Amino acid sequence: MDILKLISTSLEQGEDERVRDLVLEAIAQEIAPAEILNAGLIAGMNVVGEKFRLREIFLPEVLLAARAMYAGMEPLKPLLVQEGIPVLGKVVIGSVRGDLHDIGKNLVGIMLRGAGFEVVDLGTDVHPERFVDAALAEQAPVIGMSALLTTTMPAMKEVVELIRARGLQGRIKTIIGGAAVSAEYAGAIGADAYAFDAAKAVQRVKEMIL
Ligand code: B1M
Repeated sequence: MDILKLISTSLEQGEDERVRDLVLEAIAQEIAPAEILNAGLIAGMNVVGEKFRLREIFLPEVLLAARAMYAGMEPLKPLLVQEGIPVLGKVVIGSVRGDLHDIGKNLVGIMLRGAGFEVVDLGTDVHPERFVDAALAEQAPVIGMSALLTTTMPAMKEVVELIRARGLQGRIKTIIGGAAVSAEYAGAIGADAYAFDAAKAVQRVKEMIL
């Protein structure tokens, strides 16, 4: 079987050590890191999501898959983040209030760092005020928010409204992403940008502040 397919199926089965070994093997075969990530790890996670939706698998299996995803991301990280590049600007990121999903948000952080941005990662379940307070304290011109649940999306709107209420529009810009949201939703809540994936997030942040 193709090594990327093997990574994807091993991730589906939650075999963390095997996923890490296969990723190392793929790196040794000089497969591009972005391809290992997209066609291997993320492809496997998409299958997991679909099976979970159809109730073919349950939460424990999803947790094991997430653990395997992290095991596979570990050796890829240094390849996605090039060292020694000048800092382009600061971005505060986090998963919004109530949302504990962090794999996509962490990927966005990795890619932003790789592109030369300084990233202040507030983690998961981040309260709207914390986003704005952190952006002010860190003098970061961009807040990046991730939401994977339809129930947590409204917290993004609260952050945008808080920025307006404190008279900070123009000074702090917002970018949103995650499986629950879309460009339409970004427009509807007045966010400055939407990105479908981590690579697009880097592009959008560059467009916003450079
Ligand atoms: Co959950 N979960 N989960 N889950 N989970 C989803 C999101 C779900 C779609 C699964 C499904 O039903 N098919 C569903 C949401 C349904 C909905 O709201 N419409 C769901 C649910 C229901 C739940 C629980 C409620 C389950 C329960 O308890 N009954 C629960 C909620 C917990 C909470 O947050 N309060 C829950 C829990 C979990 C786990 C803890 C088991 C685990 C998370 C582990 C972790 O993150 N450490 C988990 C997982 C793994 C998933 C799925 C299977 C995979 C998510 C993932 O990591 N994908 C997911 C199914 C799916 O999304 N298809 C699902 C890989 C990752 C690389 O993609 O995060 O989308 P993603 O990031 C992408 C882009 O979206 C984008 O870039 C990344 C790619 O480059 N992106 C951004 C992300 N953030 C961005 C920010 C940006 C720009 C781009 O700018 C700032």
